[in-house]
Amino acid sequence: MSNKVLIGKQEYFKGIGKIPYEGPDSTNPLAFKYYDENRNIAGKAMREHFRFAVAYWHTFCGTGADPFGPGTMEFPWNEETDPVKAAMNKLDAAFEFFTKLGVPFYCFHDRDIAPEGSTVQESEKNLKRIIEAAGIKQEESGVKLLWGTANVFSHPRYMNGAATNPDFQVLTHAAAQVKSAIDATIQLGGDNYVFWGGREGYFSLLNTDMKRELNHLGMFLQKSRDYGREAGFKGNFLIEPKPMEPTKHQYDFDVSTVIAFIHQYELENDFKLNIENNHATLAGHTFAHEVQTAFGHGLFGSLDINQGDSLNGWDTDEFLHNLYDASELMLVLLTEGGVGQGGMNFDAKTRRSSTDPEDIFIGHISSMDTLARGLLIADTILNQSNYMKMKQDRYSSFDIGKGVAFENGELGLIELAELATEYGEPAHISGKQELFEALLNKHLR
Ligand code: XLS
Ligand code: NI
Ligand code: NI
Repeated sequence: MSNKVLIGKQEYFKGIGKIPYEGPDSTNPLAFKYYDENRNIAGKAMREHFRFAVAYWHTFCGTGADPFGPGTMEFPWNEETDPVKAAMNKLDAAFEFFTKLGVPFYCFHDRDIAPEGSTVQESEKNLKRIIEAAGIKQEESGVKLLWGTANVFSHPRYMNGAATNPDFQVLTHAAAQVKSAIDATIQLGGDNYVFWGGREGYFSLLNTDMKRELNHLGMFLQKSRDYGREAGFKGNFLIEPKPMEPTKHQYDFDVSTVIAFIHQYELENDFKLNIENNHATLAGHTFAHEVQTAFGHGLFGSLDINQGDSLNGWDTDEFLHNLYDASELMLVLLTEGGVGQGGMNFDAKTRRSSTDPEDIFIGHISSMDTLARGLLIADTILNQSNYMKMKQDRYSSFDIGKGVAFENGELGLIELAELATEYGEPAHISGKQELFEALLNKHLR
């Protein structure tokens, strides 16, 4: 990552320069206290542990609008009324932001970066034009694309879904968008391509042929994969689970559901998962659980970083500031080998009432610091405590004698039953949950 700040025709974040690392004692809200990109932890630079990415949609397209009122954020890159010029301004603002913050990656939907036209051809033309400009910006700045995706849920035509829409004509429009978005991702050298289900789901079984819709989705993803591979896409295709919102029953409910889907439609050689914290909690799981599940199946792909509100039942997409969650996540990542060619995309937005441009910086800085702190905590736990040994010791009976034979598949149910008689009633072995919790808390500092 170069230290160069990229400013376009006009400077959008005036008065804010390159965000420095100042260390834990700093009181400067526009400085990192823990994220020190070149610092080596557990064999690699912090930058590599996280591969942070900024999300185009929340950061440059969000205005704070909610169902009860219009946007509150008046950002200068949104002032231009000509849609293509406005997209160019947004691109300037975006690369100024990425380079000032010092993140190595970004992510976008086709419709965040370029405006929809009145025909398929016009939309494609708009996208090509902005992607051309984005490619130049990437070269000038060294900022790369973590993943691209297509927004096949906002336009009213997708009100009944995209690939799962009962109307075939709608599906073809989704295909046109995905094709162009894959092309754009290839052109910009993206490491991954994401499918978030959007409106793929349903509200009432009374009007829904679920099996048929799922078959359509499976077929759509197979054809998208075939197209991408033929066009030269070498990265991972990722599916992002979410249990609800916008529909009541989202087809990609959680990591386990998506894993079953991936196998059902034979997508396992090309597809992995993009896991989001707020989606995990909406599904009744923790982030760490979802991430561990994906690793367990060899299907971990990438992360969307945010957090929800336990008192709200929807996707609030807050900036992650929960140190406990960050530490648990980093424990999983450190023990499983890290994010690989995925990364950590901030699928998060400042609150509706946080209207200063600097608030966008502060949200990202705070999250990056939270995760960096989580990394340091997890690393200390792994290196300076007996955490791993305590965990492994719980399974030590499988490391010897008949336990090994069972793991190797050498004992049938009859032999196992005979062993029960031979062994007699087992002693109670404490799971020590409180001790594990105390150990984690001891290191939260
Ligand atoms: C919405 C999703 C979306 C995906 C990209 O809830 O998180 O933002 O990450 O389509
Ligand atoms: Ni997301
Ligand atoms: Ni989300």
